[in-house]
Amino acid sequence: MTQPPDQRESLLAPPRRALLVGIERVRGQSCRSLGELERLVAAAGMIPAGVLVQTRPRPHPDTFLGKGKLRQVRARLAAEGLDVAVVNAELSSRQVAAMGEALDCTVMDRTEVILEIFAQHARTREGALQVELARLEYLLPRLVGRGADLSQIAGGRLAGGAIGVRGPGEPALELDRRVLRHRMNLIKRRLDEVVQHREVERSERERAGLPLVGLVGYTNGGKSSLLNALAGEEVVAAHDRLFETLDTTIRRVDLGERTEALISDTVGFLDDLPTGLISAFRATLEETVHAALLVEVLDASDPLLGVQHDTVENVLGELGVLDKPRLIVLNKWDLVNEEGARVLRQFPEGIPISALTGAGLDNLRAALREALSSGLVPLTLHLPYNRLQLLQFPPGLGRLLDSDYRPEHVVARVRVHSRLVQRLRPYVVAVP
Ligand SMILES: Nc1nc2c(ncn2[C@@H]2O[C@H](COP(=O)(O)OP(=O)(O)OP(=O)(O)O)[C@@H](O)[C@H]2O)c(=O)[nH]1
Ligand SMILES: [Mg+2]
Repeated sequence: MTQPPDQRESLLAPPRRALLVGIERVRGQSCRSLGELERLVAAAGMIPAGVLVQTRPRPHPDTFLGKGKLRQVRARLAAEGLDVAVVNAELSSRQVAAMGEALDCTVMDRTEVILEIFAQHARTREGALQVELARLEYLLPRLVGRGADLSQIAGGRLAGGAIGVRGPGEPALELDRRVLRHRMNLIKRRLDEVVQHREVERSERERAGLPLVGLVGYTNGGKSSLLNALAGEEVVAAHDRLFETLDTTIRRVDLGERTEALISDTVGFLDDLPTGLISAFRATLEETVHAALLVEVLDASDPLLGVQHDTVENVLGELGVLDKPRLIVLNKWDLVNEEGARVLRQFPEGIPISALTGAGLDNLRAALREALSSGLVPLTLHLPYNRLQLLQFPPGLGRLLDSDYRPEHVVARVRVHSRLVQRLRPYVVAVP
């Protein structure tokens, strides 16, 4: 396998050391998101070398931090020899410029770190085009005051060959919005071609008669590990690093009892993904949109499982596929101890598995066979007494498995067809 670009780069230059900077209204509030930022910074090939948090009601509109705090940060950067300040928020171009000047160092916001990871992890031409599109979308409203970064941010392509706008010595600032839009339109056209090519492949697959199952979930949940485990060989790289996978891989998998399916693994999601990233990755996520069945892979050992699930719901909503039949997989069950009972209360139809040890995979294969053959997926509902008529399913579209009449509502376990899922969604038991 060729060496990933980020590792190649790290052989040439020492990794940059970053100070993580955040603001919180209430002390201790940003703990989770700073932990996540630390992992993002590491995934971008930098070393998270320290954290600095200021408690203040809202960010300063010009400089994000207050003046006194900026001086403190500058002193710390100098004393510890740090190269970058990474801010745990999305900054305006004004804030980036003002902070950069006050701190005399490179300032990156959370979105730029994510875009950096994506740029480093893109392996295919399609991935690279999508990352470039996302970067340009990020850059467009921030052009003013950012001229010097432009050629670098656009991966050098804008400056030189592609449309040949910048002559030697000409300031990058002169690459105006019109030029960016031109490049963006070009990328979109190329991506449209990718999508069309995929459509041809898809219709060929459909003729082969194999259903497509799409793995979706939070980054690092174990989607690639699960595809490898089901395929019985290493099809895709799985690593303990955020956004390891950026491209879609589809593999034919034997689910037992003479049932086969195609399973797709794709880019993971993250809480508060930068605006525009999902739309830029539309071509990659296209397979998810066409899957017959989705499998939501959750890391059951994460105390904030609810955030993972909510994020998946949001992204699937953005892709317009909330009504697709979906199985919920509680992965990394080997790491779950006494909190297991709580997790199962949170996700009663979740299927506990470990992609690492293989535990629970037989149950998952059986659930996949069942869902694919009947088109029905399991759900647990809390139905108010005035909604019981929803349990009268049209023939073949749903079954009541069992019910428990409680004072406040009826707890009903059902199997229903995707056509009914949307109607029942308000009553589906989700995270408390
Ligand atoms: N203990 C344990 N670790 C697991 C399990 N499944 C995956 N992992 C680990 O979790 C990390 C992430 O796994 P991946 O399969 O790369 O996760 P992913 O969902 O594909 O992540 P992205 O591609 O970044 O979206 C790796 O270090 C895996 O070895 C599991 O069942 N148990
Ligand atoms: Mg992966």
